[in-house]
Amino acid sequence: MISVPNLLRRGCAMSSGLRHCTPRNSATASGPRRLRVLVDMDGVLADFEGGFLKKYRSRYPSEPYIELEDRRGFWVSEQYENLKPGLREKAISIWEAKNFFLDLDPIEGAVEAVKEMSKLTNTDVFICTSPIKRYQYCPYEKYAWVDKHLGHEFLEQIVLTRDKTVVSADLLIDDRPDINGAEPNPTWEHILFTACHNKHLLLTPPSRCLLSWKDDWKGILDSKRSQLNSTHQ
Ligand code: DGP
Ligand code: MG
Repeated sequence: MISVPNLLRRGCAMSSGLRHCTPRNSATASGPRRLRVLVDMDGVLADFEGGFLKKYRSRYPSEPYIELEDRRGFWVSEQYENLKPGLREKAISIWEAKNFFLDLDPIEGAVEAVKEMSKLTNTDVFICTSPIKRYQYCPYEKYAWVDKHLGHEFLEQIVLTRDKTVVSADLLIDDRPDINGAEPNPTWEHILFTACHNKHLLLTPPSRCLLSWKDDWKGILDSKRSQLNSTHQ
């Protein structure tokens, strides 16, 4: 028998009914195992590209810019530097400024989808996001953005990391095509979320994508759930 102090030492949350005590990779007599989904923030929940372009054009009205239609490659600063030498620093100055991350608009349908996802049975949703290294505003503003758009309870669900490969989950919904890090074999399946910078890439099966939050994200969760429950029975 496991005593309450032992349960606490094993990291079980009393307030959430000890539900995290069930080993994640096994279906038990009490039911199927919980699905853990990581949802990226910039480019998936928050409109980083749209917010960047708006503030860049307003701050540097006489400089050339790249329409969202013409964005290619994950790194905004690289494409701007290629457009005109010196624009790298100007691009970076935009997202390093106060209120950049807080002012980002939600991506269409994102807030509704994530709230709905978090209410699904046997599903844990975490917001997994990489802060920029200039930390004066970004980490605080990411928390404030989640509080403002998703609600206070979602503050429990934030994972701030520069390396998503070391986070354990079943799915990662993320707009960055190449997600690498210390763990060569992450536990999650990467679902590429379509963004202006990646929509021209060809995905080779079995890689899967979401075209937007109007796309069938529930179908992706369902198929993952069936896959996991069949392999662990
Ligand atoms: P994530 O969405 O969690 O993968 O975070 C990516 C972060 O990188 C996000 O804050 C946007 C930012 N980012 C986009 N383009 C550039 C760039 O060219 N340079 C840097 N340093 N950061 C960039
Ligand atoms: Mg992103």
